[in-house]
Amino acid sequence: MSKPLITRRKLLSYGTALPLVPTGLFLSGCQQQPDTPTFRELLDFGRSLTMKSQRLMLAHKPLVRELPASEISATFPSNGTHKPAGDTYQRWLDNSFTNWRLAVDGMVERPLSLKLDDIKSMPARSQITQHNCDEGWSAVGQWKGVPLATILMMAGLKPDTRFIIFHCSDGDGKNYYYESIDLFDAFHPQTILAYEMNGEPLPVQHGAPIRLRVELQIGYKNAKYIERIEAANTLRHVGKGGGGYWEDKGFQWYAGL
Ligand SMILES: Nc1nc2c(c(=O)[nH]1)N[C@H]1C(S)=C(S)[C@@H](COP(=O)(O)O)O[C@H]1N2
Ligand SMILES: [Mo]
Repeated sequence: MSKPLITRRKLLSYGTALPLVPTGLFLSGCQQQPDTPTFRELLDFGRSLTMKSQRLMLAHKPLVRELPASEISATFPSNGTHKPAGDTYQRWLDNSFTNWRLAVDGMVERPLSLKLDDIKSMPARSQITQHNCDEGWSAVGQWKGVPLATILMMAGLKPDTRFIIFHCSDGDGKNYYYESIDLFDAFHPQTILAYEMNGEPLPVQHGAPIRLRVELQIGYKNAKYIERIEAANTLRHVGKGGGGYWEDKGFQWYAGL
């Protein structure tokens, strides 16, 4: 098997190696995005590679590397929201999420409303992987959860479905956090709805009660605090139509490694 000549991660490291952008700026990418052309170009990782060529490369390496327990990071940063604001989330937290429900709806045959215990009783997958944030940091964690594919098959996707959209409980006051992925990523065996991190219930700062682990994608696609999963054939109706909170601010929709 031949190795891909160029990967997104390589592009990323070329990007960070460029002297044009002070590292500080790059590090704060998720917080604020300066609107200079150079900065935008660096964040626009996908410009030189089409999604098709990415997929061809991925065909040679369908799973990301899973690491031994010895590689788990002693500290794993929490990024973006550390705890969703508002009474609703606080009430869920006070009740250990017993009154929380995950809605699965949109273009599905059987809309679902799942309790956390329902999700925990499904066949689980555990994986130790490296999380890569486009701000330039990585950390290794162990994630346990139910394959997203299991839940999508329970709900039954309608034939026209093209995207899976994750609606989250947090936001910045103006816009709420959401993300979307294609069906290739949605049905990937390492794409899970995680409810455990490093052998413990998923901590609040990492997205309790459930967060997405979409290992083929960069940090911001890994939505935390998911409360609704929607099957759709367009992204136009959510947020500003870009397919995600960060995409609406100009980041790439396809952010795969
Ligand atoms: N709901 C929600 N999901 C989110 C974010 C967020 O602010 N809110 N931040 C994203 C970013 S930029 C990263 S790098 C990861 C961080 O996950 P962590 O806090 O577990 O490190 O979550 C992503 N998912
Ligand atoms: Mo990130």
